[in-house]
Amino acid sequence: MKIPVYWDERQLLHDPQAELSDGRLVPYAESPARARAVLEVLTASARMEIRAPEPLDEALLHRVHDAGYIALLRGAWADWLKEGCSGDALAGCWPVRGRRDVKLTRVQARLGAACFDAGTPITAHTLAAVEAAAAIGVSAAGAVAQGAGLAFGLCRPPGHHAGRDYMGGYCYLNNAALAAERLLAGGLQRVAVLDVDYHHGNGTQDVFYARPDVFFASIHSDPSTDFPYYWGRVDETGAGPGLGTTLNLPLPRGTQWAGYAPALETALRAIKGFAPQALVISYGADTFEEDPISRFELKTSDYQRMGAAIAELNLPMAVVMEGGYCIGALGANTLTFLEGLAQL
Ligand code: SP5
Ligand code: ZN
Repeated sequence: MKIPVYWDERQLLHDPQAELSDGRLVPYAESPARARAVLEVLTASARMEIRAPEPLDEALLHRVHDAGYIALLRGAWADWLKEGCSGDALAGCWPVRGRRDVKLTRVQARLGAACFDAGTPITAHTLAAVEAAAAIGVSAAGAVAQGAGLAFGLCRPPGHHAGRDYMGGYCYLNNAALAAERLLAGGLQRVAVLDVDYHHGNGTQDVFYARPDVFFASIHSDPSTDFPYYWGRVDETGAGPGLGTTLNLPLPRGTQWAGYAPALETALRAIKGFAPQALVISYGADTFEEDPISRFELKTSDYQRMGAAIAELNLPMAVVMEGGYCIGALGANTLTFLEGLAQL
């Protein structure tokens, strides 16, 4: 059987100008060209079948995200224009920790309170792309719920940095969390999320932190040196009924496959111990040696190894695309990963 790959052209419409990186305004790394590069390679593969997603289920969306936050996302661009701003909608003022809750009216202020970085702007077409990406994550999980052993959501923008009521790290809605909720809505009792993006999946961790039914494991660059800085340490293990259902495996900059593989084995062992009925994979290829914003050193062939190791779990898998910014290798890395997962 071919591997279903979910895709929607509207995702290309999100095209922010710039982001703040190390104190400089630089071209936006999370560009439409990334998705185009992956689509091109997957389309050329006889093993993939490109499909359109189902429309986004509002009830499912509200299970993951806060209603006020969804409304902010949906109204932000119009409010931004109404308030006389031009350029991409991006806050320039953020509440520090411990600030009391006050009623915010200006979209500038509401965006500041709902975003943790200066890399997540809203443009005229961001909402269309974000909702398409969310629908794609849900649809990939839907295919798995209906019996596919493996499905890929070619999501853009990515989602794993977005929490219940906040955006950040190029992410607006959490496609992986939506996929996990879709699997639970389909009747499963236990789902695991494995996040192999270079950056910690803080949003997914936060969404499921107190949940006993979703296990979250993340392998990422040590947050003491890398974005998102404020999450992803080993002592974050879950809370309340979810205590023990979060596993963080930070690795140092410069990690190669030899250092990555044991962490992956640890994650897989823990996932096996949780005994989930399905797996969601937050897949980012920013662990690649030539990634322009990241510092791991995985090679294209390592994605085959990674996929094959994960496939040993013998679970149905819904994969959603997160990061990966070396556009020239992104298609090959993704195809190689999917082939490893499919044990081709
Ligand atoms: C989904 C995802 O991968 N989001 C990552 C967002 C990272 N944004 C901040 C990156 C800052 C990196 N600065 C590196 C400068 C290299 N010269
Ligand atoms: Zn990343």
